[in-house]
Amino acid sequence: WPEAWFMAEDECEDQKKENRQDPNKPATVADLKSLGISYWKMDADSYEYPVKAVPWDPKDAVDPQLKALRDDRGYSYADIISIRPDLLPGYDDKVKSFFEEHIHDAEEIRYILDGSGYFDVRDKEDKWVRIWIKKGDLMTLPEGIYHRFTCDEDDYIKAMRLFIGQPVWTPFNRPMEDHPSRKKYVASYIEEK
Ligand code: KMT
Ligand code: NI
Repeated sequence: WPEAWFMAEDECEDQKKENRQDPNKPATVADLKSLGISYWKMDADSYEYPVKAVPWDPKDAVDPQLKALRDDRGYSYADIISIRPDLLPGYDDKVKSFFEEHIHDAEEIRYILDGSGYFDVRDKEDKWVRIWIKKGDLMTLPEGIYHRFTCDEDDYIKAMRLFIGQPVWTPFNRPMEDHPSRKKYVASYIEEK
């Protein structure tokens, strides 16, 4: 599992910095699982995933572990994005918009093929937990969880985005308490606690 920690309380001045509490307050694997997050450690070194092949068809999967995940979970779409100042037009604005707190009406699945970045998720007490995701990490965020993404100070991540059915990446920015996906998440993971 990736390293995770509770973020410093004051709203972060620089989103790309670690923004840890002092002393550091780690978030455990159990903490992350209790929010509905799943994780797989993948072999990102032995297979080629060209960014040009967009969308990449999960039927083309060669990696047996990725094939098994695809079949178990029914992933039928994938694309690959590189987020780096020289590769992504409008890099600064895009990284700012990924960092707006939002939900989706579907699971968010990310397989990190190279580089690293931060996914921040809200815990049951509405505190930010920062998850430092790196090459070889495949993580899913459940439908309806409040979250945001930013590059770290290395300014580079290459990720495969997987989806069941036709991809819809629409972010619904907070507040979204009446959204069915949010209600479902609250009922399953927050009221449950
Ligand atoms: C997201 O969900 O914010 C993104 O798609 C960002 C890139 S995936 C590492
Ligand atoms: Ni998102």
